[in-house]
Amino acid sequence: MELSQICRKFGLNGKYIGATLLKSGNINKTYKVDFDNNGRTDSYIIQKINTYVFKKPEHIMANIEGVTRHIAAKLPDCKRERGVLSFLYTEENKNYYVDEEGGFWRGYGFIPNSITYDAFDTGLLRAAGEAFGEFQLLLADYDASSLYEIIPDFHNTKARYRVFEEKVLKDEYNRVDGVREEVDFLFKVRPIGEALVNMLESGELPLRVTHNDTKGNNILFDIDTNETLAVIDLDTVMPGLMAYDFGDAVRFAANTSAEDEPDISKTSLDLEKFEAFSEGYVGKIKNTSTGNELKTLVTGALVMTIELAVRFLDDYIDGDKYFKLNYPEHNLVRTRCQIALIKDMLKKRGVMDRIIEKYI
Ligand code: ADP
Ligand code: GN1
Ligand code: MG
Repeated sequence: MELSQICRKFGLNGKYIGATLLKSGNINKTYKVDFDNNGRTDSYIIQKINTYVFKKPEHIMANIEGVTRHIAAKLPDCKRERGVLSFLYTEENKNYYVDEEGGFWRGYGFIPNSITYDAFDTGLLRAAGEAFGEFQLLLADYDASSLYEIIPDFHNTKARYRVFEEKVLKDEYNRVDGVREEVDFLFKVRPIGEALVNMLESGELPLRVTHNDTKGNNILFDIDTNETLAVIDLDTVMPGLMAYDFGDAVRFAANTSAEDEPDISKTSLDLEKFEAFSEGYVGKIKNTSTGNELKTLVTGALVMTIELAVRFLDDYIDGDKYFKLNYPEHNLVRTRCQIALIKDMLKKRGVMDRIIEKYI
């Protein structure tokens, strides 16, 4: 079905001007659509959910409905319009629409005058740290038992390694020979990769409601002032560990390169950026966190980078079914870039720990 017709299902009126495909995400297809209403342009976000990744998309919609209402109720009136995602609804009052081919669609109001970034300076990163920390605080009293577990074992690195091991043994696409070095390295760092799950299992770390996909481009900033507006991309909000959110944000935004930089001599952990993010994040959450949570933030950065290296390589070995690709070896390039970042983080671990201590 045409995108303009999908828009009509969500009750969008006016003259359809057109759509732009927004390319920052690796999973869903996101369009900004524009309508002319008597000379005024009204914009919306329309997304096609990736149902290979999200097997029960209705569950995501229920989770996000609950979480966004919870956040909206806490925001002052002046911040509600731009501080949280708001769904579009169909005539039947549903927050999604399934087309004739089974395509699963949803819509959001476009948060006006907003922008997302893929690269960050220290000022933006401090603000990003505060925004993700604040998000955690806003959901601290959310009933976690009401949330569906959207992707079971999403950050369970022990389960991720088990699946990875099976795929390597099976080698269905005959790709393992070409990536032996990467596979060996990832098995070597397995004990670090599994550290947080072990602590969770032994009761040393508490589960919280976490975002679980804290890439910097999941924060909307004001286009003029760079003030943070809203944390978006709420598909993976589920019970998780604080260190996952901290760690994934560092993995993505404190890298001196993009997460898929082919020239890995450009990839490293930028300590100034790490410090800026830590200052923002730790400043927000330190009073409500346990000692173990604060002590494991740096491990979180390592664990999340190891997890992503495993996931990208797993997908490569498995015939590239999960992540969107821009070119055939994209997942392998992503893997190598994450491995370069892990190696650099291992060298800087002590310094990173001292930076965290400074802000506790
Ligand atoms: P993905 O899961 O594919 O990453 P996102 O939900 O993060 O999808 O959306 C992709 C991009 O679309 C975001 O990085 C942001 O630039 C833009 N976007 C998403 N929702 C909104 C919104 N409500 N208002 C403005 N921009 C948005
Ligand atoms: C995916 O949708 P996006 O691009 O924000 C992935 C994350 C990865 C990320 C790596 C549901 O996030 O887990 O960290 O790519 N989301 C899902 O870029 O798997
Ligand atoms: Mg996103």
